[in-house]
Amino acid sequence: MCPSYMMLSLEGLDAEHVGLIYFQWVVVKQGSKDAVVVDGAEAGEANGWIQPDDDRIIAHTKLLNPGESDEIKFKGQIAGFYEFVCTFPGHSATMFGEFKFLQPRQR
Ligand SMILES: [Cu+2]
Repeated sequence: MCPSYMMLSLEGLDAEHVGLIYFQWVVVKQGSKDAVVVDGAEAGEANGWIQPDDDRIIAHTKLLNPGESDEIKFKGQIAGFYEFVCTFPGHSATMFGEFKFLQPRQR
């Protein structure tokens, strides 16, 4: 069985998000993004708007300024559906989405 991992590189945007300074890409288990955002707001800026040790969070970037970039790595059994969201206050209403990791094809 081949070990699966995926690395994503993300860069903060500003051109299309005028007024949105920060961007944080937080990957969460399907169906949990709204609750993760609520708990992140409670955790506050000191915790980077993320509840420490939140097991619904699969991976996340640091808080990115426009033009900054970060890399995140997924390891283990990653095939499945996920949601992503920016937990910075006020951003989750528009900065969110979902994606699916496909199981690598057997060779
Ligand atoms: Cu944001």
